[in-house]
Amino acid sequence: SGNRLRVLVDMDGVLADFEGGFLKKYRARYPDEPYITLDDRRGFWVSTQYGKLRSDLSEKAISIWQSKGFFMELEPLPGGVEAVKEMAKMDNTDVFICTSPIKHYKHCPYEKYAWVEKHLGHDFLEQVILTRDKTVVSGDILIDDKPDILGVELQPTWEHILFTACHNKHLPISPSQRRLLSWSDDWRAILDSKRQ
Ligand code: DGP
Repeated sequence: SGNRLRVLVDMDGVLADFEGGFLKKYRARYPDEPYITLDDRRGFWVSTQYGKLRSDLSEKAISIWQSKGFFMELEPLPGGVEAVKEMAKMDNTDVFICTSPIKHYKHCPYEKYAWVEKHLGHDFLEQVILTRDKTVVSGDILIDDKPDILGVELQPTWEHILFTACHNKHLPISPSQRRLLSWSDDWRAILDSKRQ
């Protein structure tokens, strides 16, 4: 700790392509059912939007990310793995992956560790935080695509940097909230702005 910077990085929608992986597998499994293109995605919860399209599609959507292999086989989002590796090598910087597993725990927690080992290496497993409540984790910044990150701690220590995703790109941003548009955006400047 001391003067070190602690960066928390979300996984789904920030490092791993949850939305792209979902749509590909949903269309393969349910080729005759309607679907929502990534351009038409609105709202964080995929199952909510599918349920509005047709009520029975909510559970069909859920069946996709509950399946064996779903989380393991997600493609990395462009530049994310490289950025995390670079951050981890920076002086006075600690990086943790902070991700919420789904409650259907048969495959997801295991596959999240396996994904990190595959893409970031075995040693990086030390940096993984699985939690359903990110507000109790302390850090300087949390890079996450979920617009509202709530939990029991009403004043989290971190500043939430909203990572742009298909479901949040149209949201008006409050003047106080900062965004990272992609991993090509200036994440180094955001980190530097929090250093003492
Ligand atoms: P996180 O990105 O760490 O906040 O984790 C949220 C997880 O929830 C991530 O695996 C994506 C997943 N998810 C997305 N849409 C839905 C949904 O509609 N229902 C559920 N149960 N999980 C969803």
